[in-house]
Amino acid sequence: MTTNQKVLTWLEEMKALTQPDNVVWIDGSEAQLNALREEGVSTGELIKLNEEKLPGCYLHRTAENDVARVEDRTFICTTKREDAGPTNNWMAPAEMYAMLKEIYNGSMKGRTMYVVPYIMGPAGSPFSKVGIELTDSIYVVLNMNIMTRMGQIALDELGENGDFVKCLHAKCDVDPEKRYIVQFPEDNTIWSCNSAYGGNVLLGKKCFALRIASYMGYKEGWMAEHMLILGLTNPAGEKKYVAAAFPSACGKTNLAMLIPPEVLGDYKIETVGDDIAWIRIGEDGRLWAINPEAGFFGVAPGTSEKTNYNALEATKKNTIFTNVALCDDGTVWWEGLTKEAPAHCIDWLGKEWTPESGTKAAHPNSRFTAPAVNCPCISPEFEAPKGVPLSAIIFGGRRAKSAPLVYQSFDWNHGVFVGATMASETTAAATGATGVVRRDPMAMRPFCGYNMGDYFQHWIDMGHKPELTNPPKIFHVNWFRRDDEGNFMWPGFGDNMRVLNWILDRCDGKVDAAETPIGYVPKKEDLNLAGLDIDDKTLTELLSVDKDVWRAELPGIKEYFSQFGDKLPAGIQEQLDALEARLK
Ligand code: O2Y
Ligand code: MN
Repeated sequence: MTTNQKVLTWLEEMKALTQPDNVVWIDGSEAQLNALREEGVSTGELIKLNEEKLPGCYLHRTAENDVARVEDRTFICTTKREDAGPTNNWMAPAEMYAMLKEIYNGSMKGRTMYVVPYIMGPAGSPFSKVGIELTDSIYVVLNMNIMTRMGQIALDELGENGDFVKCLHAKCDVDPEKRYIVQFPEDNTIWSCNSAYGGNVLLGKKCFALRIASYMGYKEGWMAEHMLILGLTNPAGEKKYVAAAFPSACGKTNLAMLIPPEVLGDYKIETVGDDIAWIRIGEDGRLWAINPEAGFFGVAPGTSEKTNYNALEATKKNTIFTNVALCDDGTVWWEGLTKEAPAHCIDWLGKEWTPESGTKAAHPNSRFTAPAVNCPCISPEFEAPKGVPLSAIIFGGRRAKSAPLVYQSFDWNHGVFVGATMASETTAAATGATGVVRRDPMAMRPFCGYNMGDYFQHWIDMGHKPELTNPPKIFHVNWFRRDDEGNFMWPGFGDNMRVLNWILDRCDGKVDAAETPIGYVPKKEDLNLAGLDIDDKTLTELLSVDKDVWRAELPGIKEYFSQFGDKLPAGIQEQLDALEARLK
């Protein structure tokens, strides 16, 4: 399938290490994929779902101990420790390779190694990059088929001499004590072992498209970000694009697929991506973004016709479900899908389940892997090789008191500071402790493949490149502000459209704003609140900036930044000092 000598030499090396019984090149053909689906069903790795109700869909269950990304076992292995920085686990590459080789040694004996060539980004796009994943999991092959452009198309893109990201995945014994997700950014290499679950094994996603790609972007002058991308068309037919970064559990997929309230008129949201953006400076002096993925690896619980109609529609064909419940009619169910639970199903552990069981039917981190083309609001620009031009970048977090509904940064460096100080408060469901502030700069804390101090500097540098003559404006949103009784003050979901509107009006210079110590906030009259039941007091509070609350934020920010030592850019320190002065 290829004459690329770099591929063939590396493959021989990995075969000698893992010693598979067979090697199968994945060409991406339907015939080959169908054979793998059948094999997966015959071994029990996959369960075929009701062909009439969910055509082309399958269910997969992972081991009970293997249900989420494992941040404590995720490493960035650079020659120098400081190049990985204080927010990443680190080990010297030679030491890590030696340790992992013992784990991989002979791990594919009696198994088949699948050679999975794939492209992150549309074929032929100047943004796109090729990876090859060697894996002993059919589940991985079939998920990679949904999440990437996979098969011969990738080898054609690679050509005789092209470079690629070398990804090795072995299930081994799914032993959590020997589970490692390791990035070697200086070698374009990712090694993952002892997991068979999503983010740990679909190596094109977080491992490549964020950790390795963020390092590539740093070296090559572009950016890999944990951002959704959406297009918004107003009733006049004008279309603008924004990218937005939120930590987990802040509704990124929901915002990417938002349905505008009808009362606002003829607005339309189209999804370019729900998780990752690769961003470059275009010839026109703007930032342009692509979604490097081809599918959505979305969290199932809480996804319903009401909360995200478009995501749910996307799962209705050719989708792989992981760790959801299996209904008696061969369909699937998860908490929040319907008001009423099914009277009986098989839970994510494969056990009989009824509403009286007192357990969750679906794992809280159960997932759907759905092709992006299934999404009713997928953007016509989804495959555009040039990507889409960004008018605004939005950061967000879950903050009960501090951050107003929306504010705009004063300028680029201030916007970078706003991203660098991003934080979210934990929810009871996630941790048992509410209101604990977790710092998550640009939502990249688990995904930045190099020193985060250098990452902040890279952001600053990008904004000051002479060729970036028309940078996007930078905003912060908070859908989660609460009143003194603990109730959410903003309805969220479709009504977030009202905030997007204000953001784009600001980008167009159509509306004024009020200056506060943290940035520009909307004047009440500039938010379109038609049809929304919100009283004046609530609105005033939603847009208010409490200086005392913000002063109380400063020690936490300083403490967080102190870990970066002299890697903290002067440009960030200046912003911190300026904020402190404005709050006096
Ligand atoms: O738990 C996992 O393996 C998936 S985590 C994930 C999946 C899709 C999009 N984003 C995330 C994330 O953790 O940011
Ligand atoms: Mn994500």
